[in-house]
Amino acid sequence: MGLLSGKKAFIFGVANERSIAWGIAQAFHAEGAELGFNFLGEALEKRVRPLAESVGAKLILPCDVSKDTEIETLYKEVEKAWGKFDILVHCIAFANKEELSNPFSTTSRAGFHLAMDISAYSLVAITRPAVPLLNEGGSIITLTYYGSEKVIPNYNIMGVAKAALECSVRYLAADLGAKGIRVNAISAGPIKTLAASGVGGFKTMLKTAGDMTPLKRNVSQDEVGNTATYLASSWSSGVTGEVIYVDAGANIIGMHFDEKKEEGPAAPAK
Ligand code: NAD
Ligand code: 0WE
Repeated sequence: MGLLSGKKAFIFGVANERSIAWGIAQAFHAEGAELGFNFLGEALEKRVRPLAESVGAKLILPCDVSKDTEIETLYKEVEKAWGKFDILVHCIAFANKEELSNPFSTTSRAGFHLAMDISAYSLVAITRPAVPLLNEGGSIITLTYYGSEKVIPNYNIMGVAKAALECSVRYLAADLGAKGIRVNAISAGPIKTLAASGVGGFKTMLKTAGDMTPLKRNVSQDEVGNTATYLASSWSSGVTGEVIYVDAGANIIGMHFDEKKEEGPAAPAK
């Protein structure tokens, strides 16, 4: 018996085999969950469908989370196929490329709105119609990043959107707690995915991040999947409204330097 046997999980945000959502899907599948997936547009359907079918998924539905009508249609299909379900996973973010390289002070109104809509509001947008379909003991999980708390070069408007997302997790958790539904976020360290590969200097960032963590490495999609499995299962039944770090410990570090390059003790003052 797997930890998630008999549970149904709908996962938003698989783009390809490198997606964090796919790491989560594989972990859920290994623990016996039945899975459903969305895809964004026909181009990604070609990638998502074979992956979804490889874990036995039958529910593979189109959905652009900026469109309420598409979300509504998706849940009609979910209800037809499943009735109720147990686990909702949100692994979606988007900002204009320029807004992730130009100075933050030049962020446009439209760019701000877009990033907030796709990366933060979409959690509320896919939660609201899911609530009547979620079983008692249900679990909602989203993905965030440390750039919501401290300044990370170029993360810019995405940092603002992730702060809104994390705060939405707390308000949703307070709201849905009485229904027995928990809501949590995983704050993952940098991982090379499709979204990350669109970012200039990402390779350097991975190297820098890997060097400064207590574990002296980066994290994998599988490690995020394992924490998501804990959050989806009753092992975390007392946990809601939290942000859990899967970042090899990066968030605890206040300053980092290479101790091998140390100059030795400073000369005593005269
Ligand atoms: P990814 O590119 O594999 O996934 C991003 C997904 O967002 C894609 O599947 C894309 O189709 C989807 N998406 C974008 N706009 C959408 C829309 N309008 N409607 C529906 N779907 C839409 O990249 P990823 O790194 O796996 O990202 C997943 C989540 O993890 C994001 O929330 C991201 O912020 C978060 N995250 C990523 C990292 C990292 O370093 N890769 C670290 C921490 C958190
Ligand atoms: O949340 C993310 C990725 C967010 C993202 C990335 C892109 C690139 C391509 C959102 N929208 C877009 N739009 C594009 O056109 N991460 C946590 C990964 C990430 O992205 C960064 C990072 C890290 C880490 C951007 C700048 C600096 C650091």
